[in-house]
Amino acid sequence: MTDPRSLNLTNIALDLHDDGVLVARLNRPAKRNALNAETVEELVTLFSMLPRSGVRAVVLAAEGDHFCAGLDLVEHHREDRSPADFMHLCLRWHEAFNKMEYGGVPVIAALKGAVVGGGLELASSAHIRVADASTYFALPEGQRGLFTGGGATIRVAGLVGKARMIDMMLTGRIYKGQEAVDVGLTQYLVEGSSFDTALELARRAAQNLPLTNFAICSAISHMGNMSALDASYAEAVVAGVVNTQPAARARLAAFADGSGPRIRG
Ligand code: 1HE
Repeated sequence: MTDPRSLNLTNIALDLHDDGVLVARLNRPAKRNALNAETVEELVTLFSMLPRSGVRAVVLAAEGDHFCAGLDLVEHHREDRSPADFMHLCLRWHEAFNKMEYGGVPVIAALKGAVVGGGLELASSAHIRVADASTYFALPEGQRGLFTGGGATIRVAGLVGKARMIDMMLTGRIYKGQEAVDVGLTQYLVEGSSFDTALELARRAAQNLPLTNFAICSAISHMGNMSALDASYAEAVVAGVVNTQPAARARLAAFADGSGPRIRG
């Protein structure tokens, strides 16, 4: 087990709570938390070690008024990258975001302000998104002469459908408020602070057994990549492991003796 606080990160601030909830804050507010190459490497480092850290859930939040302004356009302009260089950079984004989505540790994104371009790609790699009244979603790549490179064609299209993603990119359409919920960009829209709600949700998820959360936060995504036949086989295998875990016996015993919680609407 490695304590994430032992990581030496410059652009992500970490705060580990006693209940195993890790608050990770993007920490370049002066640059609207734009993702430079260094921050992407820090995301890879953080999310690669989390499954072996004992952390039970993550709140992915941000300093300042904006969650994330996407690719660091100034760095990209300055570096004048070759096609191969940018391809390799995008592969690092994918490494980071795949570690998030498939890592088995619940990640709850606390959104505010701009969640745009690569910022939306980052948010869409979380398992739960919580937006507040200031949050807006866009894919401005089309207007900047760019294309998505951090997984939007998979995850954003998966959330909103390909027709809406194409519209967002062709026209610069911005989604916010209830409409963002309705199209699937965020599961929660809160009147107060998205951070407070994200923390509450993370605390709730952290009470689940880690192996169960591992299955929820990796197997469902993996199975989405499989044929229905293979997914149903994989589901049976995962359930074989998870549903017989010794740690679940006390919860099952509590239900059987009537002391466990009942699920009522
Ligand atoms: C940045 C970035 C950035 C801000 N890269 N530096 N993303 C975009 O097209 C969004 C670009 N950003 C914006 O539209 C605006 O900055 C915001 C709406 C997010 C915020 O506006 P505002 O008025 O609060 O801030 P600002 O004055 O525009 O910017 C403040 C500083 O942040 C300024 O730096 P400064 O040193 O001049 O003070 C900006 O340069 C800096 N900044 N956003 C670099 N994105 C894997 S492919 C992914 C493809 C993409 O993500 S395309 C990017 C889409």
